[in-house]
Amino acid sequence: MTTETRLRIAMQKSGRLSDDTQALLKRCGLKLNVSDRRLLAHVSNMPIDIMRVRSSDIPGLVMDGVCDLGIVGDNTLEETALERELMGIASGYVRTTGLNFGGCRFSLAMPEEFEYTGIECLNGLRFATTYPQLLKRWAEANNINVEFCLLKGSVEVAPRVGLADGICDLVSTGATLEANGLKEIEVIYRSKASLIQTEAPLSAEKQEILDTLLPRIQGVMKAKESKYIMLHAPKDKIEQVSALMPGKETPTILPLAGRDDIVAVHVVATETFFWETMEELKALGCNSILVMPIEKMMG
Ligand code: PRT
Repeated sequence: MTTETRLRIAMQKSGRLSDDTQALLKRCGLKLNVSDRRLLAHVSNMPIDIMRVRSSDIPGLVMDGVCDLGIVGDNTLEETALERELMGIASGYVRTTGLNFGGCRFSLAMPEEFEYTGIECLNGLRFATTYPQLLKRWAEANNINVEFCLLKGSVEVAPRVGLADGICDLVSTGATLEANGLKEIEVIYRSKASLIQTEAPLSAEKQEILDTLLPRIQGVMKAKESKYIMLHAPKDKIEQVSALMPGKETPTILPLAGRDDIVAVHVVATETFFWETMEELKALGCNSILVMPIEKMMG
């Protein structure tokens, strides 16, 4: 099991989640020396070790208490939990926080020529998938009887080679499905990356490290989703301008030196700021409209 003092976090070694995970940890101020051959990377400025493994091993490592925390896709997490439940192995974990990367959907897809008339027409069909437990859970919940065959990669080729009628796989842009003559017919699960932790309480030292790390992670996430908006607005249009600002934050209104007809408006927007809104603001007489990324946020 892990040491009592250094927090051990499992992350994907290489793949779709590894760059975002590494970037997140770095933006949280962790100095980590990640070299390709090292399984365990030491964080030099905090008592944290990073274990770099395959994504599919992360839930088990956390559920078994080998790692205190892990960053993994919800799809892998739930598939592992269902698999372990079935085998009678402990599958407890705590989902500490959702993260805003790794987004994808787990979808059923059929050859383009298939005439889809609703989920009932899938009864008795065979699907190739890497996540059979997620598929089974959905089929049971919807009273559908499907068969599956397990494939760990190149799932998309299964219908073409006669291995299955359709597939159930992760989709982000849909380009892979299209390239393989498949169409998405049902989204059965939506996934993002999550930070998970062991069910057993952490030692006091480790809890203290997590109490420092977690607000930083949440701050990085919030900053990534937010924009700082600055503009100059006619003083007599402040109400209309404020109403156009995205999000629930109250704008800061500042006087401009030597002008009593114009003010500066600053606001942190947590929602998308559209070009259309900028054009509406311009039409109200606003100018110098700046939309800037935010690096860090707290409180
Ligand atoms: O590390 P290990 O090898 O065990 O895991 P892995 O094989 O699942 O690794 P990887 O890197 O492929 O995926 C890691 C995690 O990234 C997944 O578990 C998801 O949570 C998340 N993720 C997000 C995705 C995708 N988007 C995704 N599009 N994982 C896989 N894909 C694949 C999909 O399987 C298909 O082959 O990308 C292809 C489709 O992409 P589009 O853009 O053409 O639709």
